[in-house]
Amino acid sequence: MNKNTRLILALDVTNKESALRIARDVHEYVDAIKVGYPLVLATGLGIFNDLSQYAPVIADFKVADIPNTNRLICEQVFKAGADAVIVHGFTGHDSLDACVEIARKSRNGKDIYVVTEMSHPGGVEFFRPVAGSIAKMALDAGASGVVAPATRLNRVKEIRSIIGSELSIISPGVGVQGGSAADVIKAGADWVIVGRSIYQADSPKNAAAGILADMQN
Ligand code: OMP
Repeated sequence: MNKNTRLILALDVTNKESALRIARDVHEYVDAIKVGYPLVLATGLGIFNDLSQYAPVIADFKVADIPNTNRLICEQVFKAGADAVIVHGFTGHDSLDACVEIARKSRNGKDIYVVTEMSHPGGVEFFRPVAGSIAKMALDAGASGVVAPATRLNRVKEIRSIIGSELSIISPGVGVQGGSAADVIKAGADWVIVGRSIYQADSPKNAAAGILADMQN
C-alpha cells in the first residue's frame, strides 16, 4: 500500500450501489478501502474486484482459526482480488505464520495486518495484557503491520516502540469512536482507518478532504 494520503476508508455499507458510489467519490483521498463482513455478506465476494478499480482493498475478516483454515481463508480472499487481510493474533504464531506464508506466495505479494488492542471500550478487557506480545509476534512473523487503537494514543506509542519502524500501524477509532486523525498520526500511526465519519456524511468527499487537512496540520 502506497503512503500518499494516510487515509483508509472503512466501507461498512451494505448496499453495492452506495459502496461503489462512495468509492468513486473518495478514491483520490484514500490509500486503500477496507471491506469487512457487512459489505461482503450483503453483496458477495465479487465486491473486492469491483472496488479494486478505485483503490487497493483490505479484507477485514479478522481471521482467527487453526493454521490450515487460516490458509484456506487467505487464499480465497487474495484470489477474489483483495490486497491485504486483517487477522487476529490471539490464535498463536502458527496460525499467523500460515497467513503470512500465503501472502508472500501470492502474486505481487500481499499484506497481513494483525489486530493488537481493539479501539472500542471493551477492547481493553482481554486484549490489554496481550497486545504487546501480539505486536512482537507480528514483527517476528514478518507481517506487514498491526492494527492499533486511535482511541488510546498511549497504546499506539507503546506498540510503535515494540515493532520499531519495520511494521506499519493502521489505526481505527477516528471520528465517531472519538479519536483524532492528527493526534494518532503524531503518536506513531502510519494510516488512519475511518468509516462512519466519511460514509455517513452528506458529502463523503468533503469529509475525507477534511480528515486529510486535519492530518496535515
Ligand atoms: P468507524 O468507527 O465507523 O470509523 O469504523 C471503524 C472501522 O474500523 C470499522 O470497520 C471497524 O470494524 C474497524 N476496527 C475498529 O473500529 N476497531 C478495531 O480495533 C479494529 C478495527 C479493524 O480491524 O479495522
